[in-house]
Formats: sequence, structure tokens, C-alpha cells
Amino acid sequence: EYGMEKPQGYNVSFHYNPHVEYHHFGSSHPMKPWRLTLTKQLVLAYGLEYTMDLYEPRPASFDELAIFHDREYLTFLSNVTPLNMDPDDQSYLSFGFGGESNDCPVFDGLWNYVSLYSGASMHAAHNLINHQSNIAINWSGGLHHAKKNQASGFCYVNDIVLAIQHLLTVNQRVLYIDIDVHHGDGVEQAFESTDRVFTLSYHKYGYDKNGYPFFPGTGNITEMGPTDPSNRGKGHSLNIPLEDGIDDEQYKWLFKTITGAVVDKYQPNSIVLQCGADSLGGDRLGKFNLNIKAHGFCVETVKNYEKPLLLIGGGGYTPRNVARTWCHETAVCVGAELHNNLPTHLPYIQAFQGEENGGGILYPDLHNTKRHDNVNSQAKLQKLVTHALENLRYMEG
Ligand code: TV7
Ligand code: CA
Ligand code: ZN
Repeated sequence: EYGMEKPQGYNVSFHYNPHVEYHHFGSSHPMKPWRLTLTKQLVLAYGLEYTMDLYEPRPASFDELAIFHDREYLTFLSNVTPLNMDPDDQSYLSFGFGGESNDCPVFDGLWNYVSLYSGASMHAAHNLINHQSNIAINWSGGLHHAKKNQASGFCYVNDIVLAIQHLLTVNQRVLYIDIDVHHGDGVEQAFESTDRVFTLSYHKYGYDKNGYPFFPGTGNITEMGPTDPSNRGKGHSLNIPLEDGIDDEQYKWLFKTITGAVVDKYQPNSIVLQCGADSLGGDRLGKFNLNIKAHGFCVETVKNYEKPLLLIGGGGYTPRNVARTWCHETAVCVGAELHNNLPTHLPYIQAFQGEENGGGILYPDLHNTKRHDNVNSQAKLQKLVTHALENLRYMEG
């Protein structure tokens, strides 16, 4: 009836609690939880809900978050409000709040927000463990910078670490892949002392013309985790630092070559893919030139490894393109092709009209919409691949 049928015994699940949408970081803050409203509206307008199992997961509890996070940090998070916060308080600063950038503001419902997106990632992992799903999706998660006792880069609780910890209760080895334009430092750090998680992040790395590093400033190719030979995590992180303006063909080639080599060597039992959409062309914070289908190529590639797969969101600061990308990637998971013309009954159709390009369509040309020149030469990328494959030799077994 909908022109899409799921193969027998093959299941995609979609984990989403709509209450996350109603949280606001502040009007000038680039992180917009309502991008999830747009995503859900697109997914529904294309009829993709009939091809998946839909779940509305409950919020995670304090004790569930404490599997990774320090209790003192969680106590602070669960109590702080815009009215009772004290910017001069030492714990406020040490927990990652305040500071000149105000990346992690205290807003109304903060605790509710973090428990909702984390609950969804944990429920998605739970579905994979129970073989209820082959692919489980949580577009509200992917908050890869949060540390066990510190908020960082718009991330307060690390739902990815919590989901991986859950997968580790039954899987010997989990592979984490991160295509957000920022380095997945929080996940890398959380698992730096174990060989049961391999972390692979593709990101922009380098300094701007004023000498400021691109956030968070880590993730060079030489950073492979602890170097201490007695550390079990030695060689179980791989970082792929990229320059401004990388294009579709370059990124697809790098992704397939390097990720393929990691999967071959590491033989993971399951894969977690963080799909931050700030690696698209035209992103408000990102510097890359990717189109939606090149971003989706990464999902397709990982899907084809045929391992239990957890797909999560992450960054993405041009909301209409975030929604387009995650809708496309939902379709990739269920094996559907979508019409380029957006469904006319889309409730939020205004958000997708009146663009310079892309008005009314799903796949606008995003290449160089922000005029980031491509400074990634083929020769440099070839050297990067060689270096990455060499790094893999440090991983034992
Ligand atoms: C996963 N970039 C998160 C990415 C987190 C990026 C940053 C902002 C930013 C914050 C705002 C704001 C902003 C327009 C952009 C080092 C500094 C930067 C001196 C002024 N507008 C993810 C975090 C990054 C907050 N942070 O990976 C409120 O941009 O670069 C920084 C930190 C500190 C000092 N300052 C510059 O995508 C979800 N923040 C507007 C209002
Ligand atoms: Ca990344
Ligand atoms: Zn990002």
C-alpha cells in the first residue's frame, strides 16, 4: 500500500519522546531541539512510520545515568534552574557551566531534557540486545562531548556512552563511528582504557585565522588514546582530522576505505553510528561541503556490514537540512527511496520553502552554500589514509 515492504525478519525501530522538542537553550543558541519536530514531521509525511516499530521511551532515571556519570554531577544537574543557579559558585564552573561562551546554558527543564534523550538511546540499545531490532534509531541523542562529571559543547549527559555500556553487557566488542563535524571526544575518553570499544571519529581539526582551535581542539591523527603499552585501550581510537570544504567524493572514499578497514580488523559485534548533521554544506557551525546523500552514504555503508546498528543524531545547526538528512537516513535504514518533491501535506512546509535553493525539495544542492573553499588535497587525504591504516596496526588481536 505504501510502496515499501520490510524484508521478513528485518526490523527498524524509531525511539522518540516528543517532549524533548519543547526545550530551549535560548534564542541565540545554535542548538535547536525543534529541529526534531521538523525531522519527525518529514518522516511522517513520507509515510515512513509504517515501515518501522515506533516507541515512545520513558525518561532515564538518576540511577541509570549514574552508570556513567558521577552522582555529585547528576545531583547538581537535577537541581539547577535558571532561578537558583549561582554563576560564581565553584561547582557550577567545574561542572562545565558558565564561562564566556555559555555553550551549556542552564534552561528550564534541563534535567527532563537530558533524561529524555538518554532514555531514548538506552531503550534503542535495549531493543538491539533483545533482537527486537536490527537497526534502532534515536535522532534526539548523540551528545558526544559530555564527560562523566562535566557538561561540554551543548552536551550535558553522554547518552552514547550509556548506550554503549548497555551493549557491552552482551557484546564483546562495540564499534563507535562519529560523522559529526566535531571530534567525539567524550566517547573516546570514556572508553580509553578498554579494548572492548573502538572509537572512530571524522571531524574538522585545525586553527582559524585568529589562532583559535576548532572545537573541541582534539582529534589529530596521532591521537590514538593512551600510549602506555600496559593500557588495554592502546590503539583503540582512530581520529581522522579534516580541513575546510571537504566534498562528497573525497568524504565517501575516505569513509568507505577507513571504516571498512576498521570493521575488518576489529570485527565488532555491534555498531553505534553518530550522525551529526553539522558536516553538511551550509551548516551554521560546520565547515564541510557535504550533500545529504553523501552523508547518507555513510549510513548505507554501515548498514551493509549487517551488524546490529544503533543510529543516533548529534550536531546540526541548519534545522531544515538536519530534518532532510535524518529523514533520508531513516529511509536508507528501511530501504525506501523518497521523492525529491516534499509531500504537500507537510505541516511545517513553510520551513522548507523560500530558500535560495532547495525550496520545496528534499535534496537541495548544499555544495559550497557557505563558500568554504576545499583545502583538502587528494595527496594529503591519501597520506591520511595511509597513516590511519598504519595506526590500526597498534591494535592487538
Ligand atoms: C554535538 N561553537 C556540539 C558542538 C559544540 C560546539 C561553539 C558556539 C556557539 C555557542 C553559543 C552561541 C555559538 C555561533 C559555536 C571554545 C569557545 C568558543 C569565546 C567567545 N553561538 C556538537 C561548541 C563550540 C552559545 N564552543 O558536536 C550561546 O556559535 O568553540 C567553542 C568554545 C569558548 C570561548 N568562546 C569561543 O555538534 C551536539 N560554541 C550563541 C549563544
Ligand atoms: Ca566526528
Ligand atoms: Zn558537532
